[in-house]
This record gives sequence, structure tokens and C-alpha cells, in this order.
Amino acid sequence: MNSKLENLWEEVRELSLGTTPQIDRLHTPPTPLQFLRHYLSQNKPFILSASAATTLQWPATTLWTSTSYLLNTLSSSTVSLHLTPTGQADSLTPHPSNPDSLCFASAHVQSTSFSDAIDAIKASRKNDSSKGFVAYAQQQNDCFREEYGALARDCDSHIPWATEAIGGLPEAVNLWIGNDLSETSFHKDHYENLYAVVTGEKHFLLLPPTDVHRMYIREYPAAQYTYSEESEEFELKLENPERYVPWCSVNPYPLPKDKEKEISKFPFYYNGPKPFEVTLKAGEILYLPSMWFHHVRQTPDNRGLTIAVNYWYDMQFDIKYAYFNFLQSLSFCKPRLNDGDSFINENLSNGDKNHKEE
Ligand SMILES: O=C(O)CCC(=O)C(=O)O
Repeated sequence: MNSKLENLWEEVRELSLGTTPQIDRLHTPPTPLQFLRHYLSQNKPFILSASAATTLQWPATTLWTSTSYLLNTLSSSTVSLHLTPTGQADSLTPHPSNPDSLCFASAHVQSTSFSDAIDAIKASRKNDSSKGFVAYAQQQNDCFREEYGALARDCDSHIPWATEAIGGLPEAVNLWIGNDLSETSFHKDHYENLYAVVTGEKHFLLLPPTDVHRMYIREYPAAQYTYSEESEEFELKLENPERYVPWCSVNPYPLPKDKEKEISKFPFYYNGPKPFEVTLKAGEILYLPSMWFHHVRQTPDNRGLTIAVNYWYDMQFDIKYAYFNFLQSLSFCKPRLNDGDSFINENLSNGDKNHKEE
């Protein structure tokens, strides 16, 4: 059975992504028809380069390099800041009462003034040990049009060629402000995603939906961090009532000391084709098609910040979606039990259309 899976991974790369698979780099924006024909309908990513002709013409690309501009414009805004002990929000972490197994931990979310948020993000960088947390402004929930509405005029409200091809405006527009420790673990979304970096760089690992078995999606108990300013400590508590979240088990960074053990736990991931690696620079846009698995890290600008805006457009729940669910429902490998990971459910059904999915 495994060789059939390998054929699938290979065939998708050959037929859809090219014989030397790499992500296309465009130097001029596609027309709506080109986007529809060559990318959207093929569920195929591309980067719109920041070459002289195409770099984003948004005022944001210059205005947002000035922290005092951001502080003045958002002086009366309250924003949601996500705090975690390590910078890995929405990710797997040792279970609070059974550290030999894992749970799915969500960040502590704090409402704060924009200026306090920026101070916290800057002060929780890798080389600043004064904070016991890492702060990441990444509320998602359409936060750019809500919490950061005062900045709206600095960016396009939508991506015109995508809006025309998709036939509707974005469902959500989000702002992401992180530092060198902010990291988003492997997952997929049920959205067509146009992701634009404004300052700093973002580093994506990408795998197509047909590589689903390489992610070892398992159900993990949901838990929530709470951070106490008084004790400056986190508490991680399981949600009550209990809830399970299907999430990707593979986390490529940092590769654990026992590399062989990690590879033997996730052989499809480590022995299969390498994920596509994309570095997105300021002024560039990535088209990240719906249901592609992505892992995201960042390199900040000289202030210590990476700022990005992304546009989530509704995906079509069509025949591709049905095939994907069918593929995901098939089991190809037995998880190793009793090795410290909560591989509890081999067959996942995934009918739910929440925005953030494993
Ligand atoms: O920038 C990030 O940290 C994550 C982005 C992401 O997951 C998304 O746009 O769906």
C-alpha cells in the first residue's frame, strides 16, 4: 500500500507542480483568468515576486517601517495579543498531567493597548531573556478590519485578480505581528489564502493536500494556557468539557536530539519528498491554496518585527474537497503506541469546516 501512496505524491508533483517541483515565481500579477486557470483550479501555489514592477504598491510597505507611525495611528486601539512560553501558538506540547503524552495547547489571549503589544513583542525576542513569554499578535478572526481598522487605508482591501477569479471578496483579512520566536505549526485551512509580507520575512514549509498521511494527523486533547502577570508564569489546563483537536503530529523544528527515533515515528514525512520551502520577503505575496499543509517561521526586520497581512477567501467545497476527505479517511500506517505520543485515532473523519484545521 505504501508504494501506492508514494506514487500519488510523485504523480501530483509531476502532473501539477512540474518535474523539478518548485513553487512558481511570477514577476507580474496574473490576470484573473490566468489565476483561475493555472493556479486556483489546479490548487497550485505561486509567489508574486517583489521585483521592481510588481512589489506591493501599498502605503503600508513604507509607512509600517516606522514604529511611531504605527503607534500614532493605533493610539486608541485595543488588540488581542497571544502569549505562549515558547512562541509556538496552537501547537502540541506535553500534556499537563501526563508529560509523556501530548495535548493541543492554545495561547493565552490578552486584550491590550497596541503600544503595550508592540513592547511585549519586541521584548520577548530570542535574545531578550527578561520575559517569560513570547508575544505574537495573530488574532485571525478578521482582525485587520476589526482591531486594526485604523490601518485599513494603508493596504488594498482585497486582491483584485483573486476577488474576480474567486467571485467574491475575502471572508477575513488578518494582520500578523511577530518576532523571531513566533512560529505556527503544521496545519491546513479551508480557505484560499493570499499572504502578503509587509516587513521582515516569512519562511513557509508547504506540502500538498495529497501528502496528508505524511502529517500523521491524530486527535489531541485541547488545552489552554493562562498567564499570570503577578507570578509571571503560565498554567496549562485541559479544556472542560473535554474536547479533541485533530492536529499534525510532525514538527520539524527543532529536530530532536534523537533524530533516528523521530524519523522512525514519522517515516512518511522524513523519507518522502522534501516539503517546498518558501521565503517570502517584504513586498511579496504567496498564493497558498486551500488545504495545503503549512508551517510558518519568521525573520524580523531591524526593529525585531515581522508584519504580514493575509486574505482568506472562501474555498469551493467541491469534488477536490470530497476526494481529499476520502483520502484522509484511509489508514496506511499503524501508529506506534506507548512511545509517548497520543496517537489515539487512526481514522479521522473531517467534515468540519472551521477556519483553522490540522
Ligand atoms: O504567519 C503565520 O504565523 C501563520 C499563517 C497561517 O497559518 C495562515 O495564513 O493560514
